Amino acid sequence: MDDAISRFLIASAAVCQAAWADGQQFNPAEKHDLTSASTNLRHTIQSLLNTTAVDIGETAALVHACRKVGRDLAVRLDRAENLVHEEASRLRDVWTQDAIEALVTRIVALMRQYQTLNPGSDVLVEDEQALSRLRFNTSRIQLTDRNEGESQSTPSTISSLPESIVSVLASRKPSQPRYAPVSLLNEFILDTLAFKGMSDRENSVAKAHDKTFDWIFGADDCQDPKKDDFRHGFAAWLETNDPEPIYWMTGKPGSGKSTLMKYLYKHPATQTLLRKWAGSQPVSTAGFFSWASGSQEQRSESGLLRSLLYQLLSANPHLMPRTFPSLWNKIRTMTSKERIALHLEWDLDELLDAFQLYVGVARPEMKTCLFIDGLDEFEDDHQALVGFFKGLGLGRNIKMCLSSRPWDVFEVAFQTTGPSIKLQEITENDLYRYAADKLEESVAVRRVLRRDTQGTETLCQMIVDRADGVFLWIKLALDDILKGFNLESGVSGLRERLDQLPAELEGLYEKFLFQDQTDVQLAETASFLFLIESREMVASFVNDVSAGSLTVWELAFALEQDDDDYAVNGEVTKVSDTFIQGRCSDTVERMLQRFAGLLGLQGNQSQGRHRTQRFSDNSGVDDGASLRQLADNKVTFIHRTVRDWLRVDHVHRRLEQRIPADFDPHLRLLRSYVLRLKRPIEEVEHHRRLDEWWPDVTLAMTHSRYIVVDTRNIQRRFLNQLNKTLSWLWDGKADPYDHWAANAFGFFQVRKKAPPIWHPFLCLATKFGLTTYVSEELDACILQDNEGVLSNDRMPDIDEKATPLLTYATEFLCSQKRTIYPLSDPCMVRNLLNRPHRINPGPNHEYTDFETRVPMSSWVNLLRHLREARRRRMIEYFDTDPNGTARWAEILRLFLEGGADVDAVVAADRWDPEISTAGVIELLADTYGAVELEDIKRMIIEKT
Ligand SMILES: *[C@@H]1O[C@H](CO)[C@@H](O)[C@H](O)[C@H]1NC(C)=O
Ligand SMILES: *[C@@H]1O[C@H](CO)[C@@H](O)[C@H](O)[C@H]1NC(C)=O
Ligand SMILES: *[C@@H]1O[C@H](CO)[C@@H](O)[C@H](O)[C@H]1NC(C)=O
Ligand SMILES: *[C@@H]1O[C@H](CO)[C@@H](O)[C@H](O)[C@H]1NC(C)=O
Ligand SMILES: CC(=O)N[C@H]1CO[C@H](CO)[C@@H](O)[C@@H]1O
Repeated sequence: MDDAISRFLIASAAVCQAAWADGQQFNPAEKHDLTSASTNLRHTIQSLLNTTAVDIGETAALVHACRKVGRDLAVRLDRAENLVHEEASRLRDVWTQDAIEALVTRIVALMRQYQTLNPGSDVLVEDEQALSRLRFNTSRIQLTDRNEGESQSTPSTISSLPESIVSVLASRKPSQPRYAPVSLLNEFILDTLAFKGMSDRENSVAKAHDKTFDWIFGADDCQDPKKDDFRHGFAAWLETNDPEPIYWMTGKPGSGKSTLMKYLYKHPATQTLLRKWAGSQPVSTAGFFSWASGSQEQRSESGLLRSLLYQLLSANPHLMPRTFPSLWNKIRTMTSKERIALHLEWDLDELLDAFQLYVGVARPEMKTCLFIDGLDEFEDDHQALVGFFKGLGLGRNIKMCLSSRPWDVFEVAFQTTGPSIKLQEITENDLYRYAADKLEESVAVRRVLRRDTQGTETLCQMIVDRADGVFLWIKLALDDILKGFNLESGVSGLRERLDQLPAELEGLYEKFLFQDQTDVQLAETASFLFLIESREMVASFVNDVSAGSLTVWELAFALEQDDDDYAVNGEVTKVSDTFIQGRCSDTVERMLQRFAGLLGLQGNQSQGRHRTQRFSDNSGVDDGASLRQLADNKVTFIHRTVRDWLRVDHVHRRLEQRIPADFDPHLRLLRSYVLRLKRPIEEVEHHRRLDEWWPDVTLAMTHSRYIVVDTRNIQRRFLNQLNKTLSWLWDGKADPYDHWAANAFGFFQVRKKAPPIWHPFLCLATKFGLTTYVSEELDACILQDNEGVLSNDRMPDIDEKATPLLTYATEFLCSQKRTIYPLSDPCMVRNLLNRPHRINPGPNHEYTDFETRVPMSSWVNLLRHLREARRRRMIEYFDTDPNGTARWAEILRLFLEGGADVDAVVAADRWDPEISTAGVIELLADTYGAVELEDIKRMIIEKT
C-alpha cells in the first residue's frame, strides 16, 4: 500500500510540474512531457484504487485522501486527453492556474503526511522540495490574477476594508467630511480588540496564601539570603534603567509562578518602583496570563497582542490613531450604523504591525512594563515567541517580566542573558510555613502537634522535601492526610499517610479519583467530567468562550434523572431561596467530593463590561444576592495540570468506560436549560428581548444536535417545552405570527417586509441541524393528517410564500464562514425529502425569497448558492474532506433523486446571467473536476 501511495504521489508531482510548465509557455516538447507523465499517473491511480486497504487510523485517512485525489485527477486526465485529440489547444483550458496551485498544495501536504507516517523513507523528499518551490512561484502568480471574481466576497480583515464605503461617503459630502467623535472611535476599536474570557485566567489565578509573598516588598530583611537576593535584585530591576529588559521567572507546574506573577503585577509597590525608573515620564503596565485549558484566543500570540493592545490603549487612547492609522481613517467617516455592520476579524500580521506601531509611538514618550505569564502555555512556536520578546527589548523604555516552565528553549534564551529566578529557590521557607499553618488549622491536630514539636518539624520538612517546590502538591497532600487524622496514631500516623502518597501531582490525581473511589462514585465523576467536556465542545462550536465552563446552577439541573419529570410537566415558578441554597450546596458538595477538590469554583468578576447588571439591581443588601452569586459561580479545574491529566488518553478512556449506559451529557444540558427557564431565580418577567435568551438557546440547540443516547425518547419533549416556555415568557403581540423564534431570522427591517415565517421554531431546529427532532415533528403532523385530524391550532397550513424547511436545511451548504449553525447535513435533507407534507413541500415548491422577495424554490436556491460559492472561491479543488465537496454533492444527489426539476432555471442576478440546471452542474464539474460532480452530471443527462 505504502508503495502504491508513494508511486502515485511521485507521478502526480511529475504531472504538476509538466502542467505548470505547460501553463507558462506552450511548446510541443512539454506537451509530450505532460502526455507521458499523464499515462504514468493513470497506472499509479489504477493500482492505488485496486489495492485493498484495510488499515485503520492515519494511514487509512491518507489512503482515502490519495484515492479521492486520484479519482479527481482521472477526471481531469480524461478531459485533457479528449481536448488534445480534438485540437492542439491549450491544456490550460483543463488545468487552470487555480487548479494547478491547489493540486500542488494538496500533493505537498499528502507527501508530508506520508513522510510523517514513514519516518525512515526518503523516496519523496526530492519531489516534495521541487513541488514546494513550484508552489512558491505559483502562489506569487496567483496574487496578481486573483482579484477578478473575488470582488463580491465580504471583507473580513482590516486590510480588505471596503474602500468603496469611504469613497461613496466622500462623494456624498464633498465638503468637509463629518468625523465621528474620537471617544466613540476609541471605544469601537477597543471593542473589536476585546475577546470574551480575556481576563479569565488573571482572575482565576489563586491569591497568594496569607502573606506568602509579602516579604518581597516588605521593609524587613527576611533572614533568607536567597529571598533577600531576589527581592533586592527585582526591586532594582524595576526602579533603575537596568540594561537587561527581561526578567525571567521559572518553576515547575504548580510551583506558584502564576500566583507570584499576579502578585507582582498587581502590587502597588511595583508601580511605585516603576515610577522611579520613569522619572518625569508616565508608565504603562499590562499583563497577560495565558492559559492552556482556556480558549484558542487565551493561549495564542494573537490573543496576547489583542489583550496587550487593549490594556495599553485603554490607558493611552491618544495613541490609537497612530497605532491603527488606516483603520482609523476609514472608520471615522463612517456612520455608526456602518460601523456596527462592520465585522472585523484580526489576523496576526495586522496585530503585529499595530503592536510595532504602538511601541514605536509610545517609546519616546513613556515607559512600558509588561507582565506575561506562562510562555510555555502558548500554542504557537515558542522560539518565535522568544524572538518576539527579545526584539521588543532591543529598544529603550520597555521592560518585560516573563514566566515559564524551565524548558530548554526558554532557559537558553533567558537564563544566562538576563536576571532570572527559580521559584523553588525562594519558596522553600514559604512551603514550610504553609504546611505548618495548614496543620495547625484544626484544633485536634494542633493539640497533638504541640505535644510533639520534634515530630512536627520532621513532618513539615518531609512534606517540603517531597513537594519539590510544588505548592499545589502540598495543598492536596495535606488535605488528604488531614482527612484521615485520628488521635491515636497522632503525628506518626500523619507521617505514615504522607509516605504512602505519590510524589508527583499526576500520581495524586490518580489516587484521589481512581483508587479512593468506589465504582459508583467513579461513575458520578465520569458523568461530571463529560458534562464539563460537552459544554466546552459546544461553547467552542458556537464561539462563546464565556459559556465554556458550566455554572453551579447549570450543573445543578443536569445531575439527577428525577428532574426529567419537572422539565416535561412543570410550570414556570420562581424558586425559593431555600431551593437555591439546597440545590447549589448539594451540587458543590458532590463536585468537591467526586473530584477530591480538583474542581473548584470561580467567582463572577470576569464578565467584563458586557455583563448585564440585573443581579445588582436589588436595592439594599439581601441574602438572595449572595445565593445568586453562588449559583452563578463557574466550575473550573483548580490547575491546568488537572485538565491536562484528564486529557491523557488512558485516563480519559478509563473514565469513559464508567459513564452510565443511559447517560447523555448533551441531553442533560438541554434539559438543564429547560429547567432553568421553568425554575427561574428571579421574578418571572415577560419581555421581548430575544438577545437575553439567545446565547442559552444557541447552546441548548447545539447540545441537542450532539445527543446520542436517548433511551427514554425524551429529547423531542424537552425541545417542545423549551419552545413552549419561551413562547409563554415572550411578551407577544395579538398578531398570531408574533413568535419569539421568528426574531432569530434576518434583520428587523428585512423581516418586516418579508413573507411571514411559519413554524419558526421548526425552522430554527432545522437550521441547527436537529435531524431527529425535525423528523419526529413531521411524522407527528403526517400521522395527524392520516388520522383525519383537521389542521388544528398547532400546525396551521403553510403560507405559500414562506421559506420552506428544505431551504433552511441547505442554508450552510458550503460556507467557510464561522457561524453558530452547522454545515448542511445530507441526513437532514434526506429526512425532509422523505416526509412530504403541507408544511414541508418538496424541492420544487415555489415561495418568495426572504430577502430579495423574488420567486424561488429550494432547488433553485441550492443551485444559486453553489454558483455563488464558485464565484466567491469558497469551494476547494481536489477536496479530500468528507465534509467538503463530497457532502454537498451528496445533497445535490438527494435533491435529484427526490424529484428536483432538472429543467429549472436560475434567474439572472446582479452578478451572473441566467443559467439552466445543467449549466450550473457543468460549470461546477468543469471547474473542480471532482468525481462526485461527474456522477451528478450523468444523472442530469439521464433525466433530461
Ligand atoms: C487492478 O487493475 C488491473 C487493470 O488495470 C487488473 O488487471 C487487475 O486485475 C487489478 N487487480 C486487482 C487486485 O483487482
Ligand atoms: C521560481 O522562481 C525563481 C525565481 O523567480 C526561479 O529561480 C525558480 O527556478 C522558479 N522555480 C521553478 C520551479 O520554476
Ligand atoms: C412552538 O410554540 C408555539 C407557541 O406555543 C406553537 O404555536 C408552535 O407550534 C410550537 N412549535 C413547535 C415546533 O412545537
Ligand atoms: C464532519 O462534520 C461532522 C459534523 O460537523 C463532524 O462530527 C465530523 O467529525 C466531520 N468529519 C470530518 C472528517 O471532519
Ligand atoms: C465573588 C465575587 O467576585 N463577587 C463579585 C460579584 O460581582 C459583584 C458586583 O459586580 C461584586 O461586588 C462581587 O465582589
